[in-house]
Amino acid sequence: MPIADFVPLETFRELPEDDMRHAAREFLETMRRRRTVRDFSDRAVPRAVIEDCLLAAGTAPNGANRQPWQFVVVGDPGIKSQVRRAAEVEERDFYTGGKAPQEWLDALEHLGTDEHKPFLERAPWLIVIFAESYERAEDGSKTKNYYVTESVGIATGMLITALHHAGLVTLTHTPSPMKFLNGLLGRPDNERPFLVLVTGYPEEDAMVPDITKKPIEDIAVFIE
Ligand code: IYR
Repeated sequence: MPIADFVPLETFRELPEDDMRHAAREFLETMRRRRTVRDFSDRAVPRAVIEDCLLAAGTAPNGANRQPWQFVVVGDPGIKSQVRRAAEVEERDFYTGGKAPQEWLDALEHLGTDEHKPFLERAPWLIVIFAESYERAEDGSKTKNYYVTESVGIATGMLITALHHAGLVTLTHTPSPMKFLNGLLGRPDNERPFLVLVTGYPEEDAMVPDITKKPIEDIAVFIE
């Protein structure tokens, strides 16, 4: 087993307690402004911004530092149309083809979602996130990855946060099943589509559902 090299922790920055309280509260306010948006503008977003946000996502803690993610960033209008067409086939089955149980459809009703996904063509970027279940070496041998779903979930959360922080909006879109994305985007078998992060600016008259988030006593218990 190779022994890891260790270097001094030089990146940690401690804040005086008042600043810490302030930073935590400010960040909460920033995050409370994040909304999942479905009304996208077709305004262009610079690729460099997306790259920085992906690098931020790539700092996520993950199993054995295998970094088991691959981000396929689609800006090509032809490919976006193909993604829309294929996703809408799946979504039609889900919403109107009897695939979704009524209980699930009832749970979604207040969000106003349906099988039409125009944002998949209109938004400037579709970030398709793949989870690498294992790695395939040049000689064809497989190496196992660890805590893949947890790792990719954390990276995705950090990506959403980075994009919000940069002044963009996102939609976490999960066509089901998503395997068509491997074929369409030419991804190998060790990569499992995780979700599609639709990314861009909101339409000027964008509307969002009137929903609230749970208060602290409903999401946390302290044992002290
Ligand atoms: N994948 C569908 C359905 C959907 C499911 C959940 I859970 C949501 O919170 C929202 C939508 C769609 O994208 O419409």
